[in-house]
Amino acid sequence: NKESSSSRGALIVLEGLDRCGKTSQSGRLYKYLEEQGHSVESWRFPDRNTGVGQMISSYLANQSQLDDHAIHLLFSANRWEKRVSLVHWIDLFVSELYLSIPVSLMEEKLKSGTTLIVDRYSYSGVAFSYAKGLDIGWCKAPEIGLLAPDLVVYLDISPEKAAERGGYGDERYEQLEFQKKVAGSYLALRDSSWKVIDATLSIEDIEKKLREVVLDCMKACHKGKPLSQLWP
Ligand code: Z5A
Repeated sequence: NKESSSSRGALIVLEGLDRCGKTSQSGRLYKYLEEQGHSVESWRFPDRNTGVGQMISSYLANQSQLDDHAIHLLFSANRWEKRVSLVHWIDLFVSELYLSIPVSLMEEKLKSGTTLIVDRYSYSGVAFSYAKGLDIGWCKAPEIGLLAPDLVVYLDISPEKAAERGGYGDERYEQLEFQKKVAGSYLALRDSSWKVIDATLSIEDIEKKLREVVLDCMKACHKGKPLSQLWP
């Protein structure tokens, strides 16, 4: 099953409400694909390890306050900083060429055959800010030009059922009333290309369904499906 080095990887995005099971499923999918011999990486947004990510983390933990528009742009910046490879900027600087050709980290990985499993992406960015009442067009604007996923899987669970799973911590958005608004935002964002999986099934059943749609998508990418940009 191993991909040939000339085939590209797939950009797989998992979306859904807090506690829908994204982290559990990303981990299982990663392990499965790796065992099958695929080149694969598991990513998540926000990436709390960068400078921007630390500002986001502090905001989510209620340790800092920010205007809703400002935090929206930080979440988006956090995706943009993972798009461009800094290594290439440094290379260019050292060789004094300093050409302004930013190399996409994500694109590079995908083109070199690595499949990326991404836990939350631009759709979370729009869904959460739209749920706060920001204009949906304004929310989408900073995401334009990021790579469009080859597959968006929505793990579908009601906010009430998700809350029953427990473990809502002290982070800013982990409240039932707000999660209901986020569920409404996702409904507004979903399109027919999204694969929706019932997130109340057993972990194993979800894993099986997820593998099926992901392998189909990887096959399409292998056959030459072109990369595209948000929003299509
Ligand atoms: N956010 C934003 O506003 N703008 C953005 O652009 C982005 C994000 C990217 C980041 O949270 C917050 O930032 C998030 C959106 C916002 N806020 N909220 N809400 P995060 O990434 O740190 O946390 P999360 O994404 O919400 O993940 P989570 O809480 O860890 O949930 P999860 O990954 O979806 O679920 P899980 O950890 O796999 O499972 C949760 C529990 O359910 C756990 O005990 C599991 O064992 C259990 N579980 C999982 N699956 C099942 C099934 N099938 N049955 C029964 N129990 C299950």
